Amino acid sequence: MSDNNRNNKPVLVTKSSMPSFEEYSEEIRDIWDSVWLTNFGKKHNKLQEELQDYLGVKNISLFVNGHMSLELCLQAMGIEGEVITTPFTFVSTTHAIIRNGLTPVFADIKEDDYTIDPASIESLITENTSAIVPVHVYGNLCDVDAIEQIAKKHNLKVIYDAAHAFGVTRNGVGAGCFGDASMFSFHATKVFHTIEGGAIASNDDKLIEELYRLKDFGIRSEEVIDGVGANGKMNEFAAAMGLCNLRHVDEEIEKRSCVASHYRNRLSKLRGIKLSKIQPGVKSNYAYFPVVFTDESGTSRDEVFEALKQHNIYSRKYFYPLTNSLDCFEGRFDVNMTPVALDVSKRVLTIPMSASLEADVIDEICDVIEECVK
Ligand code: T4K
Repeated sequence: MSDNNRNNKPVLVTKSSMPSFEEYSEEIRDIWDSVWLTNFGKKHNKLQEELQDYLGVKNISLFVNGHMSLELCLQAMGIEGEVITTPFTFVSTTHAIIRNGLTPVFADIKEDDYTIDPASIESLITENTSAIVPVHVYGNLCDVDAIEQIAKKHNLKVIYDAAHAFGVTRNGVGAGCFGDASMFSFHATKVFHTIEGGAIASNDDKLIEELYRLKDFGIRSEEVIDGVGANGKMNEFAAAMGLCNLRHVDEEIEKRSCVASHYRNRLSKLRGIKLSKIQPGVKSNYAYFPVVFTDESGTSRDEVFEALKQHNIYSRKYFYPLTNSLDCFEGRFDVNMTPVALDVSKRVLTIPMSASLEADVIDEICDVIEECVK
């Protein structure tokens, strides 16, 4: 017999939130009537409108996933040469840059919220730089004002990877309102999801028009194909999942906020443990809960990772390794150029976070961490 209430069932780093089976069944019923399954159907169009409202942005362009949104957005904007970005991210950000034939130039991150450090951007700008791709990591917002100033001064485009920032606001302004464009991921593991999915938010009508063509093979009309595009469209079943999940997303964020507070109450007392900075004016979505183990903790990230595993609890090392040290880029980049990111990537553990995480499981996770720190 197990000695915990979960009967020793595995606890994973996150758990997708789902609408009830009945709610989703009801939402997809008219897809059977219309037999319209994809290619800009009614659900797609409705979700697009509802997301524009929810995120407070002028335009939303929906995609099959977050990665394709970012990759095609960089292409649509005609970005060339060098792009300043962060290595402390999911591999998708860097791959989207490289797959466009661009050169990523890695800036360091801030120690307190793990977003790109504006102070390290300016010295990396050359005559070949055309854009900055910062990442709102874990639901923390980048220093959008400083980034805007640098971008204006040097005439650079800013495309935010906002994969982790759905519903995040700063002084009431949504994450999708900053920069020239922002990419959201609606992957199953995200605060708001469409199973797989993604979007670009932008005020730029021309960019949205270009994205529309790029995600549909460059088709302008039945007989006119005047661009070389890909297929990046969101289908009706994904959009239906989005319509359901959007009804519950505020509740989802509220529950995550309670989980985060519980973790903070328990973990902030522990020696040598650093929690992410609470950013003034920012309403987070609590997408991830990162814990950094400093030398004073008397333990290491890897030791805690293993100890949790012994209890059938699976945390993740998001984001280790840094994307500038991946095998596929061997010898191409120098990780020592981003020392803070390198240090954080070796010390950070994202512990389980989901709306359905129960108080006794949170306590169990904290007990294991406390035991390691002792
Ligand atoms: N930029 C950033 C900063 C990103 O974090 C991401 C995606 C992107 C861009 C690209 O966006 P997308 O193209 O993916 O829309 C996961 C996700 O696949 C990925 O979307 C996410 N970031 C990344 C941080 O995490 P893995 O390989 O770690 O996921 P996986 O399959 O190990 O799942 C993690 C846990 O989630 C599982 O242990 C259990 C839970 N889970 C997973 C799935 C697939 C569920 O509860 N349900 C599910 O269906 O990459």
